[in-house]
Amino acid sequence: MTQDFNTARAILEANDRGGYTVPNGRVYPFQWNWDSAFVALGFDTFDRDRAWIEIESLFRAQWPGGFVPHIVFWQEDEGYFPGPGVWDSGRTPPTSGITQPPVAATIVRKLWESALAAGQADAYQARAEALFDGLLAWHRWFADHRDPGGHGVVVAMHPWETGRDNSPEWDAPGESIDVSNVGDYVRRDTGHLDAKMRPTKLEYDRYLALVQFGRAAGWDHPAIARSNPFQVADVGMSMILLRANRDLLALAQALGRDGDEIAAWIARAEAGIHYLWDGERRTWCSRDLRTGRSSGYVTSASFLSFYAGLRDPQSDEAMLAHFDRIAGRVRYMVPSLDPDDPGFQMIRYWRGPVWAVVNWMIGHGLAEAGHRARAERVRSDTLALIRDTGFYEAFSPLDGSGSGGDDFSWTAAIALAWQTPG
Ligand code: 9WN
Repeated sequence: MTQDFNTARAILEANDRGGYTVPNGRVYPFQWNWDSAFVALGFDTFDRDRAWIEIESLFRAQWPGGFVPHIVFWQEDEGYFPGPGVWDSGRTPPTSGITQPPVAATIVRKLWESALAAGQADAYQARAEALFDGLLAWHRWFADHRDPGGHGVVVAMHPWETGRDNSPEWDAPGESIDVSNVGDYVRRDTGHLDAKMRPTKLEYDRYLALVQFGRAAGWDHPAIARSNPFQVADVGMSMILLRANRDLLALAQALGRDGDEIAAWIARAEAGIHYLWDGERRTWCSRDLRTGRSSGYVTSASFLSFYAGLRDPQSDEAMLAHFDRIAGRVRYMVPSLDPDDPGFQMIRYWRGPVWAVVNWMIGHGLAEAGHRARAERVRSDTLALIRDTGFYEAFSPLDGSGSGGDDFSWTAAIALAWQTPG
């Protein structure tokens, strides 16, 4: 059935819990970090004030050291595991103890520019300044606690931090996680969704073991960074943070704030991010800090180099060749894992399916780098998936079937933000 894009607005309104939006009412009944950033982009197409409120509510849960959690548990709900009691962060409101891809600064810059274009700078100036302070503190937390080698990358301490939970990039690094004492637990996700679309039991055991490790450390982030059994420089978060720092610098300039510290982070990343280039496989990918090994995988996150603003002719050429090869293999771009990889699975979460939010970042990056036809392929494939299948969490790149939850907030947001070319 062909979807009416007006439904997108109704989905955001239905998932609005009053100041924050749940990704999906049944499967994810709380506020998620990067979901909220994309959701704000969708709200901004029809309700500017509500868009700002979405990000402001996320930052109300920021910790004193600048850290912004990946989940905020504004209310009780038994429908999701692990809930606030398992995380035991000791915060009010209760939160998780890990973070998520820092896409928010890029979205806040977009919200600010949209307010300016509408002649509403005065009405939003103070709110932009307050968000700028929160974003700056969060990015400083990344620089201080998640880049021990000074490469200008982001080291993830949990697969959930990357937002790409069961990417095969975490398989080898995950082997060092001891799951023997995890104990019994009841998953809720597989009660809502077909288990074939979800991570495996072994992956969940690893997720839980890492939560237990962090909780035992009292969510002391410097202590966790010293001894966590999982420490992977994530290509997705690293590219997203580099891009976010460029947008935060633009925001600093627009607001008349000092940008030297941000400029230094950008310079550090530009000099060091090559740490994530795999010269043998000729791809951008994640690297395990504990073994020094690069994953070698071509994932959708590999294509975020354009979005990050890296302009290196040799790596660009290699990534464009991967893009064209993959584009010839699938009906819908961009699969979360290379379809030529033996581990490719068309509906299993981050091992194949297409995600609208990742496509939005890839499409914008390609367009900015001047690769307009490829950018348009990504945009039109995304809109075709939504129009023909519905507002699913993710989609099969082969036949377009939906994967995961339906009536999904960030998919609706991308439909709204991306309906017109640009
Ligand atoms: C764990 C909410 C989140 C997204 C992630 C996605 C999935 C959670 C889960 O859902 O992760 O954070 O329980 O599966 O992988 O990117 O933010 O939509």
